[in-house]
Amino acid sequence: MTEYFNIKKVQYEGPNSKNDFAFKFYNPDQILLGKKMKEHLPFAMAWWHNLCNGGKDIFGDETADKSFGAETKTMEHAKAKADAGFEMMEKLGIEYFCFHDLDLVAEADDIKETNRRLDEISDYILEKMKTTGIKCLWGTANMFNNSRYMNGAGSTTSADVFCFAAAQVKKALDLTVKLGGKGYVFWGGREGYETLLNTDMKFELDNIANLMSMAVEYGRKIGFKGDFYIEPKPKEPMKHQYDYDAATAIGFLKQYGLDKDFKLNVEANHATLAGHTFQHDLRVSAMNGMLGSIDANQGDNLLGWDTDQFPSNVYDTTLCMYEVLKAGGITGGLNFDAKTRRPSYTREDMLHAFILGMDSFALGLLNAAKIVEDGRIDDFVKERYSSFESGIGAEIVGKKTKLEDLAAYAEKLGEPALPESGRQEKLEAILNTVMFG
Ligand code: XUL
Ligand code: CO
Repeated sequence: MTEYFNIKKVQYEGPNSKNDFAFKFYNPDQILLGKKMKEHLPFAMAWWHNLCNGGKDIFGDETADKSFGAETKTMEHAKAKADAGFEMMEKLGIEYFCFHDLDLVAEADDIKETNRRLDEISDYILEKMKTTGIKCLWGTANMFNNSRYMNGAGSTTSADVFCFAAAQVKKALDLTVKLGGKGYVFWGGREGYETLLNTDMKFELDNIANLMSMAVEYGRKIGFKGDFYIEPKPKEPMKHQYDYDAATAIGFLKQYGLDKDFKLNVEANHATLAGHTFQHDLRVSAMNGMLGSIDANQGDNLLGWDTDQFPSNVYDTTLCMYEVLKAGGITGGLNFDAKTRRPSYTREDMLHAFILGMDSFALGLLNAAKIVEDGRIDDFVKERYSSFESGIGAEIVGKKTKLEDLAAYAEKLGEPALPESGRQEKLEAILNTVMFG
């Protein structure tokens, strides 16, 4: 079989290694807080960025050759992509992958032929999964590229397009179950609007929820036991996307009674586009018991779009893993929804990118475990609210008070003392000491 990546399996060599094709921090079998590093960090490869995307942007053509030696849009190409993907995952020690239906095969003019191609490629992938032990993290349907989806899928203005979307979701669920996927993602690619002059927002939201409810009903019927995920994003491609951020998506799920079957797939770059930190959207999801999976990437502070970069910012990976540890882990995984920069167009660049991302998350995990063990930050937060642990505070928390009781208490007390200092700078210094000390 053709070898696409001309290296041996990438090994852990430690921080002093100068080998570009070795991990400096990711040591899969190292035990931390009672679990192997690779169990804390269930990394996944995104089929689309690695095996499909050649770096095309609105100003220019592809720079990277993703033909993998086959004629594009053929089944040979689909299989060559799978071969290259599995070889790369094996060499990197990545145990999961994520896919859109149309990452796997070229779409045909007739949906029946597209589905036949999907059956053929999923048989092929299943064989490779059996021989390598690599697993499927989640599947999804691409309902945003084709021009029929100009107004979205669930949010479309056309009942026929809505049915086509339903057909794609049905098939993508079949594939996810066939490949044993842990989750099924709805990223609202074009589920949003440009102007309310032509949009019935309430109608579109009702329809999106309806599509999701039918997906849950069908998925459970065919034996899908995993989680459905919404992946929030505030904008791009639409000016205003409905699943703006974690809080909005959770509100939507609760409103339509979908919260028992759905969790969130939180993407770093989407959270920052929404004007939040990555940590914020992770916390919002976790505190609602809905932190399911993570799209591990990063954006660029100076750019207002989804740059989907491999993570290198160790503060962010640290605070991400801190949230994950505090949540008791995730049932999903860490999917590198990330691509190399357009001028980094070689296969070596793909490997460097994964090594960077995996090492950044390993550092994040090591730091997060130290923050938890150090305990000063958690203790500070607990202490900060300690006035609610006894006396009138405990009565408030215990819901034993009425507004009149509190007013009488306040009048008797007079002007309260200022709350204790928030000590942000001290805590930031502790974070630095824990990370670099
Ligand atoms: C787009 C994005 C998608 C989803 C899956 O911004 O993140 O790739 O992860 O559709
Ligand atoms: Co994503």
